[in-house]
Amino acid sequence: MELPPEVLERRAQRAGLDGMPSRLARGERLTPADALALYRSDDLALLGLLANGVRERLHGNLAYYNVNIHINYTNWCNKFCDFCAFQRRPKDAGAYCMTPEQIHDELKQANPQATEVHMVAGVWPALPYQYYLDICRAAKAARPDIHVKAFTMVEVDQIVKSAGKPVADVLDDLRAAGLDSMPGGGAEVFSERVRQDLYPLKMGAARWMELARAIHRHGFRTNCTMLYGMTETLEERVEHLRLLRELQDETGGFQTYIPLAFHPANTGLDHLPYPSAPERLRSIAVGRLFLDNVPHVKAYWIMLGIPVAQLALGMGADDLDGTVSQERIYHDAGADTPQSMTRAQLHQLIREVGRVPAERDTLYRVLRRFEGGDPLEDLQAAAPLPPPLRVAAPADLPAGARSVG
Ligand code: V47
Repeated sequence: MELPPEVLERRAQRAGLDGMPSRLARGERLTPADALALYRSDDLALLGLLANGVRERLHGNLAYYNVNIHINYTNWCNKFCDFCAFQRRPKDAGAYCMTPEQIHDELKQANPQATEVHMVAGVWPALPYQYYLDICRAAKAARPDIHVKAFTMVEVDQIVKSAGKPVADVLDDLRAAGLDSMPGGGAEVFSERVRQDLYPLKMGAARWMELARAIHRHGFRTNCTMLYGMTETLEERVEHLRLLRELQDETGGFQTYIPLAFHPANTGLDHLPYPSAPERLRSIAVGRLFLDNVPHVKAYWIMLGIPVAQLALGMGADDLDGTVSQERIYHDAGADTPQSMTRAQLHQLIREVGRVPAERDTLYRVLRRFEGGDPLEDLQAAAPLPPPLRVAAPADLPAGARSVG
């Protein structure tokens, strides 16, 4: 049911969002001050309503997902970010680095319906350039048709350093090895204050933007993210969104925005709370309203929790991410969501909130809409996935990485 514009306006006025419904209806761009007012407003239902208007104008009743496989190929990392529970030094208990062969074998055994492999990991400078090319080649050798979405900007930065070549040449090599697109991630929150305090060894906003710009100009699509719920202020969140929007105006290379809710367990910030459900929903809605030039907003169910991800589909989000498999970064940090979901389960979650499931590929081309019931083949896809392969301990490193330790 649509609320009459004057009712909406009166409510917006009470919520400190004076004039915003009519400005949005006219397609006007929100200002950073508007975004701050949205973050500060406690009328979550109104935020949801406004964001849903934009979401439905762009995507109607469809809720996208894909069939994907996650491979966190190594947890070796030298960035030591306070927010991360995943990182290890190679000799630490639980440290691993997958060989290209293991990645190949894991993909051979993985869900045959998967259209994407999502590979992100820690960074360890002693891993040779060749290793990154080899893992892309291994993925494509196992599954020639699969879309390889890999490497956050932080990983790309390290790959470029290891290569000792210009960024453009590295991107050519990665593409030739099988890389198709890149995820969001690594941006954290673009505040120099927060970076100095919590992740001083990680690149700052300027380098992140420089790499994203170069990557988009090279013809790759990427996603964009914001990690929220640490010690950043609302103003810093808005500034982060402003920088993303500005870059998107320039390149158009971002496909989807994924607000990442901070999971504190087993991190250096475990005294902080996990953002509340209203806070997680507000982040989705503000993202949808402010980033008017980014086509999609993803409610990453692994990280948001299933009920909040479902509700987010009515408050600005149009995508749930995918079936996933063996995600480690969030589960190490206390996420209590399952390791994976079947297509049948995703369809059910989407239908429970009155949306129509639409399977997409990584570039958001719709492969199938499921307007009615699911055909038999989808129920077959609900079979449990095989267990993950064992991953390498520091002692049995990949051939290309054997020199490190
Ligand atoms: O950059 C790490 C975040 C990111 C924690 O593009 C944490 O489709 C919360 O980028 N609590 C990596 N967040 C994951 C990522 C991603 C995930 C899903 C989909 C896509 C996509 C990209 O995860 C990191 C960091 O910002 N992160 N630790 C934590 N404790």
